[in-house]
Amino acid sequence: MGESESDPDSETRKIRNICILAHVDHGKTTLADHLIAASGGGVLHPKLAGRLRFMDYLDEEQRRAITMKSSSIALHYKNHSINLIDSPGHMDFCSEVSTAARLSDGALILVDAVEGVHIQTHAVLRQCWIEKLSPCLVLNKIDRLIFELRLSPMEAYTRLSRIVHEVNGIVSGYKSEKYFSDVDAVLSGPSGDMGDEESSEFVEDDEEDTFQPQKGNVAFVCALDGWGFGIHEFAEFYASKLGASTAALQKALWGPRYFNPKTKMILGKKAIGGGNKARPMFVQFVLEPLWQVYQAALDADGNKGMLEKVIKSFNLSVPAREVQNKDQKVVLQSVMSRWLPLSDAILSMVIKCMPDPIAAQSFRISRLLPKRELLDDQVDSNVLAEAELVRKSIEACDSRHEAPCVTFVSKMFAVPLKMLPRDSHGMIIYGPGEEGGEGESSECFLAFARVFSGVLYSGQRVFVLSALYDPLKGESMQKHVQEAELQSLYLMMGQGLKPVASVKAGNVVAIRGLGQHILKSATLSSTKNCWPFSSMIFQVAPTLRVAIEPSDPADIGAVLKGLKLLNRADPFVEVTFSARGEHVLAAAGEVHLERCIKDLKERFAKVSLEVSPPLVSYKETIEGEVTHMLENLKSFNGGSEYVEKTTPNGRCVVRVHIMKLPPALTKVLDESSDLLADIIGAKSGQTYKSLETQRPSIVEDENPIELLKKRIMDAVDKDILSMTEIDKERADKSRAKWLKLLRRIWALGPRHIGPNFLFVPDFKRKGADNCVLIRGSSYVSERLGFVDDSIDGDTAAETSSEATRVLSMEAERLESSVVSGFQLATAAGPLCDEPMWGLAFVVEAYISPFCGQADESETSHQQPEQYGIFTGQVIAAVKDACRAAVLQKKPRLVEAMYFCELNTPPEHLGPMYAVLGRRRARVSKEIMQEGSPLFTVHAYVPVSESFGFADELRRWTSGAASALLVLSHWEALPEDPFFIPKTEEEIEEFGDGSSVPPNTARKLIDAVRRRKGLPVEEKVVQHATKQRTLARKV
Ligand SMILES: Nc1nc2c(ncn2[C@@H]2O[C@H](COP(=O)(O)OP(=O)(O)OP(=O)(O)O)[C@@H](O)[C@H]2O)c(=O)[nH]1
Ligand SMILES: [Mg+2]
Repeated sequence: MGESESDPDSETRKIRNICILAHVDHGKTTLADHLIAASGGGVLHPKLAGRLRFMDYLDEEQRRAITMKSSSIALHYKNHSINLIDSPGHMDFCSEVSTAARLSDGALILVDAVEGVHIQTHAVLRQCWIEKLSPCLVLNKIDRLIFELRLSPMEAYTRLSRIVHEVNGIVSGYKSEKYFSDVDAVLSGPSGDMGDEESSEFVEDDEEDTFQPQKGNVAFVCALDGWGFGIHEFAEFYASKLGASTAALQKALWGPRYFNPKTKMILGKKAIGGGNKARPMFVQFVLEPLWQVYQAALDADGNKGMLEKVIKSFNLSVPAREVQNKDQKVVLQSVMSRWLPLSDAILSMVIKCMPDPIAAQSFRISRLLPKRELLDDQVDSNVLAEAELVRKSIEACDSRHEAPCVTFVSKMFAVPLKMLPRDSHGMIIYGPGEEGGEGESSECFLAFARVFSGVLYSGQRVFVLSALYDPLKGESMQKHVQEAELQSLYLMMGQGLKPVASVKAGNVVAIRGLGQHILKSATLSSTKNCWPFSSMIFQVAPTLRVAIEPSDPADIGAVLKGLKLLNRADPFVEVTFSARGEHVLAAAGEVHLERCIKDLKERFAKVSLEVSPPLVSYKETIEGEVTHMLENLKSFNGGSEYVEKTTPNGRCVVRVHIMKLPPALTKVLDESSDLLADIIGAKSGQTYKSLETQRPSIVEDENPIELLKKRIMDAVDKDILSMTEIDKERADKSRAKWLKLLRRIWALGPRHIGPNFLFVPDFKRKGADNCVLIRGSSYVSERLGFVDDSIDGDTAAETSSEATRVLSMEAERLESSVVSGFQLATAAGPLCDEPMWGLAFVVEAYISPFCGQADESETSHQQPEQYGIFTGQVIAAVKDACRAAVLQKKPRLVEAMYFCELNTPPEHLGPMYAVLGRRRARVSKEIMQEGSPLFTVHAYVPVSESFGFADELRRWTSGAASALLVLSHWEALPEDPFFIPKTEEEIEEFGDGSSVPPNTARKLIDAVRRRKGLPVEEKVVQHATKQRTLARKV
């Protein structure tokens, strides 16, 4: 690092922090190789570039040929220093994309020109958008268009412009907040209708489009052969030849622009005429020469003179030895990589189109450190002033020594101690104040971090702030802040680590010495008066859970320690203890899980392990048809259909009405749990709104509560409109009913944020005489802004005999018990103790005075300890009644579904469908990838059927088909788990019921119950002749 103290900014302006993001296998690591070979200071020989996969330094990565973690390397190009982070494309490691994106200011979005946009392309575009990175598009594997698909230049152009158009469509979808999940975006398909060649041709690039080749933020490359270009390279070259300005050519070399050789004019499609013969300038001047070179080199009867011509006209210095090589591929590579060097094309684009840290941080600050809105004015103004100052210096990327030092750690990663740099005596270099060794383990933890303000020194003492820390809350925040001393700082060169004494703002760094202080991510600051950075957003939650135990029970200590280390080393793993005392490991998917187990066995625990079959989560709901909503609403709102329970002491009678929520509404609630937690939790004395930190507030100036309210109303509306035979009057009536209901939300459950409603009972309904209703308050409705204060008339006040008044007070105290009962019930349904999903409850709980009770001996009721018992009784009664209500209303099991994107050559379609069939999959779409030999199939696969899916698919299709799974949604199994044939036809088909094999829903429920140790109602043999039933069970 140079020391030009005069103007610290000039140095920072020459930094770029970028990451490479793409779908799996689109060529990120191959591209990184070339950038490293050209600008990595000699760590990678150019001859090996594209084949070594330098950034995939883990054995497991090389073995599987996929990247599994993000890692950084420092490059130097034309006086600039570029920190490049390579990231994985496989869905299982998407958390690594989040950690990479957080530390970068720009992203190279790669798309394979043959495969086009895939599901992970959507995901990375979204990540990029959320983290406010400046993206550039890189269309890779252009060579495959020439040689594999054998497209003509014109066809290739159509394909390329379609991809650019599609990617732009996705980004604009995120911008307008059209898509709430990646699956939404995939399902909405390629933007616009671009079936034929014609349409994509007249698509004029919109001014608003993010990616425009003319702007220079799109590159066309072949990472394997090491060449690539943007429009700019060709514009410069042709400027003198065609007698046009570079700027004019830059605009004309993309889109429907044609060149008239006679007049030397650039024309639009109409002006040029000439029918279909005319080729856009991009085709004529860029693609055709490329195709000629490839054909000359690789076709047996190609024109070899062509290569000579290129070498001459571009004045390339290709050693004669290389030109004469017998392998034409080698010749092609050496010519192409000299003609259009890949690293120049990419790195000059990076320097030109991506912001330096100063520009980037001022733009990203609203995401990194959202402005806090103070709700409480009783805060220490000194603290506030300093915290504001710190925020300002982050915004400015102030790299002066006197600036407050703020660093964000996006993940911790483990390195074997022996990998740390050594001095000439083979000793590990320790920084000042650093102790040898890191506890008993031979692993050392490094923090993957970026300095956002000030200067970080090795040996410096810093405060480690967790995401929950709030400088304005003083002493109560002690548990969220620690002090730590940094041991050493390293520049990362892939696997290599280069010790440095200090690192200035705007740089990426690895820090040693925080292993004991940080679990996954944290903010480091030189002052306590600093807000922590907002949390990173992960695309999916770790959903694949297994229980782990040592093969030899004596090794339990080693396993515990191993799990602890693994939890720290992997940003995404979750280690928990189940209620049954198992050690549960949650991973993102099968590949991820496999690597975790391997790491655990070989690095962290070093003992042999037993891994349980996956523990799948389910939910429970009831049957419900949208078509009957109005009737549902009516019976729900005070019909005679309810379940009644009485507390053991007879004082409280609980009546529960139940209804199924419209699916769209359930979905909204499911997706908004973070936001709901924030809105509803806001009661518990938060000083400011931190809503922005929870959800990527994409439309920044819109109030998230309003947005949620609108989504809820939209969901209800959608459902009303989907009813058959709906006329306007009925629709309005339903809407009015719903609005009334939405003003009565008392609680959500389970955990106060789940997708189930508890409504406040209707006051007008009267219970038996001298009973008082436990009424609750529409607290959640208030929070969501559904209540206008005018309503909520107090009706209880009218009846105010002394006895009723006492009883009313007791009722008030019991409100929380009703909510607790509801929370318990929704957390564990009656089928198999799994959470409930998409249900609405009205709980009417009446309490009666003591005197009316038979048990007169109980007189100590006034004593407070008796209350404890009574509240318990109410909780239990509410819980039991809610659960019984579910059972009564045709309960259904709900399972999680994966959205699955499969790619296969046509000859393997058959076996692929067979595999899908065995896994209860539902195919939603089959598309022939235009111009490519691949079929893309979209399907939904139940999570419980997904284990070993990828392996089975590989086996049956000889590895030709590939599948990627993303968690998509919850879906109720239509089957009745308690099905017993009743009608004549059913009896004819299934017999009298004693021999009906359990259906899928029942099997799943029984499996969960067995796992949880709940009683399972096994069929006993009733008649000797029905032994068959028993045999099937084993
Ligand atoms: N034909 C051709 N193949 C390429 C090109 N670039 C990369 N490949 C091949 O594509 C495969 C995947 O390349 P990688 O660089 O490992 O892909 P990646 O994006 O890093 O993959 P993950 O990190 O696992 O997501 C390798 O077999 C490469 O050789 C290209 O320009 N043309
Ligand atoms: Mg890779």
